[in-house]
Order: sequence, then structure tokens, then C-alpha cells
Amino acid sequence: MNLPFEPQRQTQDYQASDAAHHIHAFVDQKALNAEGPRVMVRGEGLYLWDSEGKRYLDGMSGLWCTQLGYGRKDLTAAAAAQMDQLAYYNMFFHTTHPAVIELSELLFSLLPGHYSHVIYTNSGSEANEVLIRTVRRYWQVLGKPQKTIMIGRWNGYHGSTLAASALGGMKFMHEMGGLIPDVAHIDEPYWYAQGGELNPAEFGRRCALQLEEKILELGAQNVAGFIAEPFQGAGGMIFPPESYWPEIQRICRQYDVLLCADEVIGGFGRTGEWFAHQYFGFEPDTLSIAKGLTSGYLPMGGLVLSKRMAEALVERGGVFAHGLTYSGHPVAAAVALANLKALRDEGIVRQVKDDTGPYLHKLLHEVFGNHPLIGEIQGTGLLAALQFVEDKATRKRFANENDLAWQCRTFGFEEGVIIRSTLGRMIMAPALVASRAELDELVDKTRIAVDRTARIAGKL
Ligand code: PXG
Repeated sequence: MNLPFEPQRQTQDYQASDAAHHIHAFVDQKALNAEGPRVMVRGEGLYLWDSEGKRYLDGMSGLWCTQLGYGRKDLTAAAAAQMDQLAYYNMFFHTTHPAVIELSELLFSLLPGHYSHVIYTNSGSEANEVLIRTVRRYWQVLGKPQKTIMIGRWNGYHGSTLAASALGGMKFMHEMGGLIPDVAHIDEPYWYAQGGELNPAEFGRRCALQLEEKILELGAQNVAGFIAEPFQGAGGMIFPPESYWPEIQRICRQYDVLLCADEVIGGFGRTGEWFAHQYFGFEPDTLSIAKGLTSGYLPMGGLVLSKRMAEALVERGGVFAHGLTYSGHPVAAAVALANLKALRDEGIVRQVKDDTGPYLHKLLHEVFGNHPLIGEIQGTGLLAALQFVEDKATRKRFANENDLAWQCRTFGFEEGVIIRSTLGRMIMAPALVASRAELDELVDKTRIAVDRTARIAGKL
């Protein structure tokens, strides 16, 4: 073995201890224990190494979060310096600290001018928890306390805490105790699977009109906000048709419903714009952020508010009854600051928009444009989804598409590339610092995994 680190313990030893104590995310724990998880031990740039010394090109930026890749010394130095200087203080009791002040300054210099305030959290789930109470508070301040209902989308994902899972539209999460009152859902704009005979533009418009119908059904006087990801991430990297967002925005404005964009995945350069709503060209009232804010080096999230909302809450709202021990944590803030500076000063977002993003999509279209297993390629910037299809003419999907995609992901691991499977789609979202050569490798290894899958599916 030629490892770039000293292995501390045997893989099986790690796995046995993990099985004895740890409940993992979104798995059948018993089945995982029998198989044993991969033990990841090191990261550098786009690459990861496991405890067996196998190297992987991480095509998913961890969980859509390591914008700068692994092993950035500027980020670790920022964390160490902040820990030495002031490892912790809080935002309670009329105090603040320079790290969080400077982070906010930089954040709002990157955001469009109609946003002015942020409530910091430790995660995306928390950002969406805070969202619900903040939106309700806003309507209370405006003298409309009956506006409490949030509308989300089926198959949307907004986190795993109670209210965040309720906002999301994953039924299996709702079934595990994940529902609260005053939350409703409309369909997702997934044309390939659900568009039937409609063209994408008409389907997108009809999906958006479901929001209007739902608002009228519930009564606009009772609806506080609509939350959605600009493109669905965990639900399969689904891009809405172009007709969708303008219509959603019109409906929200018409019925005085706040438009809440969950930018946890889309934010910080993923699409080649700083924020995904800029790519889609709409103007949300709130933005939930996390992940790329720190490149995943430390947990941090937040809820960004428009000037209009912040003005009401600050000038007329009185006491804002919310706070987390670690809101605006100085070490996380210092890392976020270093991360955003690097994304800005190294021109990384622009590079995604002008160079590496178009390069990735050109490659994907060359390699998969006529592939027998792939019905559609979606995405922009360093973000892409490959849709598996059984019959291209009718867009018929495989009955076992979930298993096929999981198999493809497993082939990817064997080939040394990490891509994400959701239902019948394979997703890639590599670090924004990816070079053209790394994108070549990503697509090349993905092609091998997809070809192997196509063989099992009888398509090659
Ligand atoms: N909103 C969105 C849009 C997300 O994608 C969250 C909120 C919750 O963030 P936290 O930091 O609480 O996890 C997320 C998280 C996947 C996957 O497999 C995606 C997420 C998390 C785990 C897995 O695609 N997104």
C-alpha cells in the first residue's frame, strides 16, 4: 500500500467500533453494519483516500459542500488563528465579535443589494427551522398573525430536523414522525418523469399554477410563505423548466406570500452564479444558506433576509425570541470568511461560469448525449444529473431505477469516483476548484460506471 498518511487502525477494527456505537444517516443500520462502511481518512483537493489506501475522485464535494476541495491550508490557518484568539463567544447578552462582523460584511457584498440581514445557524436544517418562526414573526409584526402556513414541494429537501423535514416533501421522512401542522405541499416540477404529453414550458407553468390553487384553497390570508430549492438537490438534481420560476414569483407577489429560496446546495457558486436564484432569475425574500458557506470545513448556516423583512423585524418587531449557543460561532465565521475570500479573490465562481462549467457540460453531452441508458442531461456550472431511461421515445423509466442507480454508484466507487444516486438519476457536483483534467477523469470514470450499469440493464 502506498498511503499518503499513517494508518492508525485496521479497517475492520474501525468498522466494528462504528457498528457498536453509531447510527448513520438514511440507511438501514443493520444492513450497513453487516457490510461495514468505507472509512475515509484523508482529503486533498478533489481526492479522498479510504483506510485501505484506495483513492477516489470526489464528484460530489462531500455532500455538495466542499467548494474549495479538501486540504486548504488558508482555511485551516484561519480556524487555528481564531481558536487561539477567541475560540468562542456568543451573540447573547449584547455582545458580538469581529469574525462574525467581517463575515456579514463580505456576505452582503456578494449578495444582491436587496438583502441586508442574516441570522446565523449551524446547519441548513436549522436555517429552515428559523425560517418558519421568522416568517411567522414577520407577518405578526405586519398585523397579519393568521398568516402561518408554509407551502413546500413533494420530494423537496430542507433538512432532517422536525420542521425542516415537514417543509420537505419526502414522505418516508414524514412517516418517521416528521410532520407538523400548517405545512402543505405541491408537486415538484420534474418534467422528465411527470410531464406526460406536455412540453416542458407548459408543464412548468402548470406546476407553478398548483401554487396558486393551493393558496386559494388554504386562503391567501393564512399562507405565510412558499419554500423551494431553486433546483432540487437531494431529490434528484431536478431543474425546473424555464417557465416555472417567473410564474411562481408572480403568484407569491400577487397573494402576498413570501418566496423563500433554499440555497443550501445552490449557493456559493455551484451554478456559476453566486446564488442559484440569480441563475434562474428570480428574487426571493429569504435565502437559507449552509454547506458552501464554509466549504464544509466547519458547520455553519444562516437565514438571509430581504431589507424589507429585516426592516420590519428590526424597526418594529421588538424582541426577536430566538438564539442558538453557536450562532455566528467565531471559528466557523473565520473559516467562512477565508472561504468566501478565496472563492471571490481566486475568481473561482467566474471560472465555473466561463470555463469549467461549460467544459463539463460539453464533455457530458459528447459522452452521454447518445448513450442508450441516458435520456436527459441536466444542470449547469459544476452541477449535473444523468437521467436513466428504459425507452427514450416515451421517457419510460425502469421499474428498478433506484436499484440501477445505486448499482451505478457502487460501480463508481469501484472505479475510484464518487457520484450520487437518487431514484433513476446520477448526480455530480464536484468541488468548484476542479480543473479540466479532473473533470475529464470524473466523466471518464462515470462513463465506465454507467456502461457497466447499462450492461446489467440490457442496454449495452
Ligand atoms: N436544504 C437543502 C436544500 C439541503 O440540500 C439541507 C437544507 C439541510 O442542511 P443540513 O446542513 O442540516 O444537512 C440540505 C442538506 C444528498 C444530501 O444526499 C443532501 C443534503 C444533506 C444530506 C444528503 O443529496 N442536503
